[in-house]
Amino acid sequence: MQIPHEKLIEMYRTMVRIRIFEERVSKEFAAGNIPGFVHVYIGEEAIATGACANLRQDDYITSTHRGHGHLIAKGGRPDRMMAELFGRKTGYCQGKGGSMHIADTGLGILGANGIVGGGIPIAGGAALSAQMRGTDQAVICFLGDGASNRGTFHEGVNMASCWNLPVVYVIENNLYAEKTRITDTARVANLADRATAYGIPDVTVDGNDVIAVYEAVHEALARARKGSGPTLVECKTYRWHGHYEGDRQTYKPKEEAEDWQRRDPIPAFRRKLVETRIFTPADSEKIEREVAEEIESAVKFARESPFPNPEETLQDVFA
Ligand SMILES: Cc1ncc(C[n+]2csc(CCOP(=O)(O)OP(=O)(O)O)c2C)c(N)n1
Ligand SMILES: [Mg+2]
Repeated sequence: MQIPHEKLIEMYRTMVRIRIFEERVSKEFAAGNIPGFVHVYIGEEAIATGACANLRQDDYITSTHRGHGHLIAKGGRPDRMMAELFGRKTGYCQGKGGSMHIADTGLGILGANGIVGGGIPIAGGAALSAQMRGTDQAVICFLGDGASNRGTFHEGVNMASCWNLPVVYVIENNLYAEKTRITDTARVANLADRATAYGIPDVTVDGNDVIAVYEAVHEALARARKGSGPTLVECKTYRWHGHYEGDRQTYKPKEEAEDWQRRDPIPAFRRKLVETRIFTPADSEKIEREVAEEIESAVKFARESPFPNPEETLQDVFA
């Protein structure tokens, strides 16, 4: 598949943006500037990037508790997200939601979700709405390996299959759900094998290879848009940090972590782009510098923004 050079370079920028954003979040969390729980996406950048590079602005995504990468890849604003993490009024939820509630419906980002597997029924609903309105919009539903063991997965994928809904399910198999290895909770060789039970196509790819993810999701989206129903895409990857920031990760073998860090998706993609003369090392350094400045100003924006007033606590509560 021929991917335009500008798109490849933009994908590189997105991966770098996610990495630098998350490294900064980790640092600011350790410094006590971010309240609550934070789950970072470091090591998994190729998945959100490769998948979302196929989307239009009017397509939808549903995200997870590890959602910063999905938001950035779908075009969400790093400054408003950073402000939300800092609990500030300029944040996506006026500082009252935090990391796991960020959404931007204008960009089709239907929300991060603190409920594991919670995005799966939402993705089905959005896809049903697109189908009923007769559009060719599609939905990418991101979920973890752990979420693929939940009832919402089995019910949601089965229903989407029966109704030919335009959803692409992207399983980010980072080998762990909190501290539990996926091999202790699933006997299938590939989680994508579960697609057989619902009569839909599946594909398993190296989730650290952004091009492989892009191509798999490209094909799945084409099927979805023409009314041929959902696809299950499993992306194998690794979570570099703990489940949450502050998790000491005593349960992970050292060699396993080192092995996956050698397969860092960002330098691998950089090498490929340099070797194929799509950009030069100087171009890549320029992108890294620009993104670092962008994230620096996102932090400044967050830090200088006011906290919400206590009187606003119940504003925006709909019940
Ligand atoms: C319904 C529900 N059950 C349990 C939890 C607690 N919990 C939060 S994240 C998590 C693990 C999720 O693992 P996975 O789906 O693999 O995503 P990852 O964290 O690896 O990205 C669990 C069990 C929750 N938030 N919601
Ligand atoms: Mg996982």
